[in-house]
Amino acid sequence: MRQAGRYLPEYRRVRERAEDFLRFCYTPDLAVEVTLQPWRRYGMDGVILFSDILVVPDALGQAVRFAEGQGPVLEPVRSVGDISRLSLDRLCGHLAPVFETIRRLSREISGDAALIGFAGAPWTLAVYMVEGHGGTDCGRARTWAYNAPVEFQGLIDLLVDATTTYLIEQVKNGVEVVQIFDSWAGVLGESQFRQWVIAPTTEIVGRFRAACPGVPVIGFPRGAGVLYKDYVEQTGVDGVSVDSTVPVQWAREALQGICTVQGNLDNQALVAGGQALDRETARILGTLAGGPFIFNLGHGILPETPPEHVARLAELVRGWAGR
Ligand code: 1CP
Repeated sequence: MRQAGRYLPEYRRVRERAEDFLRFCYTPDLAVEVTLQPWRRYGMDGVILFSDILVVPDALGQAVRFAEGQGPVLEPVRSVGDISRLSLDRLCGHLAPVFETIRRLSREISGDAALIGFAGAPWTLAVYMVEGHGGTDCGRARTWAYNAPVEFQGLIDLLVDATTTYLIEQVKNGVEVVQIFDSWAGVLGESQFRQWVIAPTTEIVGRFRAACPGVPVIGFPRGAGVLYKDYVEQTGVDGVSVDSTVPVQWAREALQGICTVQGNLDNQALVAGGQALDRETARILGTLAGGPFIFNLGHGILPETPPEHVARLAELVRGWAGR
């Protein structure tokens, strides 16, 4: 998860060459390069496409920019009129550079690692689209969803269509696994979680599976707590990424019998390194490595992470012999 990024000096050097972050995502030469950087260093088994979830609102016609040191800033969508100005028509044309990046990566990697594509889930995309930036309690999006569920459903439906089309197109161009990031799933109460996380994701997985049979789908409803189980059973994902707050023993008992589990090292343990890193890694592997499992962090890698701690982690995981 977020393998590339600000913790690698070689990433920062490439980043300086791009005018702005979105342009960076749409420049295949640069996107291919930074996708491959962590793989060259550590030889992970999976390589995640360098892009961002917010290319979809951008492709739908919403104004999106990444302000330096501040994260994403979007011209907010807050009415039916705002939704009606978005359009699916230019989605694939606008995202053509991302597909070009995928084709080149697929040639470079050629079976030596799994090429992972991704998209944001409708709820998480809607949060950014409605709030206009990150770092909120998602209050505006949640209030809109309560006060005018039919209007909000219109936005979600558009995002279901966009996400499904985008993921299928990624596979046509060479990705071998897809991940759906629902980073803000955990702010919702139970009924809202069912309506805005489980239902749209179920629709996407169903349509995706019909178009791309055999291509695994990993879901990441961050912060879903005990609802992770219903999420897996109802959406039909092949794998689920669990955040660091999920007890590994629970993940083993409740989830590993129904899907592959991915996770869930605390990204702060990777910053800390030393004994904490060794201990936490062994605890996760000791509990989960006996079943279907993908070792990963519980959330994106932090910019202050020392690259040598990542090297240590790769060594620990690869050397694990089921002790
Ligand atoms: O160089 C920089 O300053 C940009 C930092 C950065 C990077 C490296 C952003 C801005 N996006 C990315 C790439 C990215 N984002 C990838 C590519 C894979 C990789 O780098 O290894 C992926 C899979 C994402 C997904 C993403 N973007 C998510 C879902 C996963 C998660 O972390 O929860 C989300 C929520 C975003 C939005 C986003 N993009 C960037 C930032 C800083 C944010 C978060 C904004 C916030 O605080 O809410």
